[in-house]
Amino acid sequence: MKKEFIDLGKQPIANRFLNEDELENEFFYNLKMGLDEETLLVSQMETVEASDMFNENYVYHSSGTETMRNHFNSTAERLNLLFSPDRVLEIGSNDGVFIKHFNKDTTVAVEPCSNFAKITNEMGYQTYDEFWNYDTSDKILKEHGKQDLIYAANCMCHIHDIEQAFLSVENVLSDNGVFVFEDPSLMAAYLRNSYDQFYDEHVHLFTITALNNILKKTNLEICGVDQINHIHGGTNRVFVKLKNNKKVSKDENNINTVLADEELLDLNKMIAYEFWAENIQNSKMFLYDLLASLKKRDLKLVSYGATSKSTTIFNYCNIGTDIIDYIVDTTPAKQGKLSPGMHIPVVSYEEGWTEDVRGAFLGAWNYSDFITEKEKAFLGRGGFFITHVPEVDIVTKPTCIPCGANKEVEE
Ligand code: DWN
Repeated sequence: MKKEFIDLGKQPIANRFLNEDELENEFFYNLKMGLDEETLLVSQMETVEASDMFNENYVYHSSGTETMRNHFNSTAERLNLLFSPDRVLEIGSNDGVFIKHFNKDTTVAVEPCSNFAKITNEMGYQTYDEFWNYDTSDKILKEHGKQDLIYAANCMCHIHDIEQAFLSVENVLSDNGVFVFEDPSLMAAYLRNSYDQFYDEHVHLFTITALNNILKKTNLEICGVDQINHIHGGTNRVFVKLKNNKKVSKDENNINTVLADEELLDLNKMIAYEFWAENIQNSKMFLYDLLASLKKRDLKLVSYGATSKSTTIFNYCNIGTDIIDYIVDTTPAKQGKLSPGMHIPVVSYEEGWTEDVRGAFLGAWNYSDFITEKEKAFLGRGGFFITHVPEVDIVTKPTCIPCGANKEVEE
């Protein structure tokens, strides 16, 4: 049975940036998170139709930041070295930032957002603009055979029927193949109170404990876990293989260490989530009060990065244009639009990052090391950033938030 632990209120589609004439019919849903007491999986109590989130109007580019381009580059290199796969499949290939490192003739992709599937098809990678499910895996099996490396980044936690998604992987994974997927870590979000990882696209937020429980219903098993602090505010890269695959080794110590850490934090008990809910409600209060008091001093406040994460924050904390003048973002498809729900204008960096900006909310806090380093001059002339991770705070020096405790970025 799934038990609700936090209600984040009425929320819009996190990546649906709007024109003035689209505001009236904007779609909203109730974002509530619950714990399944059998599998210990944390998921939304009420979900949004997949095609309402992922379609030809999707705007998020995985290659949109230097940090992520470098990440997918080094990940591709490492997986190639570790597994030297013949046949490669990527699930959720977005704009091809990962698959571009593999051979076009032996690599296929699945991407339901047809505007992005068009990009990778034009790059020469056969891309199925479909959702990942058993039928799609069957089609790939028939047309391309079993796959030696299957990769999915920030995709599995977007899929409602996660058990079927794994069975579909099992269907097309070769006997000695490996499935590698990356998604935000619930444990990292819990420790940093980064509750903005809860938004429509993130139907689930995974612990390794919950993934283990779900995979028990398949012939797949986890054989390794990388905990990557600097990516998306804390990401798990999970390695999975068929149970009878003896070619790929299983790192029991590594897996048991993560499971033990999750247990230590009681992430397999409702009490931890009730505690988290209190932290979230307090964070909301502190953030609103801080921003409102800064605004009372007539300081020009903007937001840095029109992230999906900040959609949750602004709508849950009721932060609108009465506090934030606009959001600066480098993504052309978001510029000139209004942010989901709170309708804060999104402008280009060139247009919005002006001398009179005094404070900026770190919507893209997961890149705080890069952003605060880049904006040293802004900090040097008395400007400041506002963050809610790991607690509501003012940032006045180059800082790396994912490093924890706002440690200064080494020169
Ligand atoms: O799961 C998902 C994660 C992987 O990415 C997707 N469902 C949606 C998306 O979530 P997000 O929007 O929170 O992702 P990011 O990568 O934190 O978004 C960064 C945004 O900030 C982009 O719109 C680009 C912008 N940005 C900027 O304007 N200036 C980023 C940096 C670093 C900058 O300097």
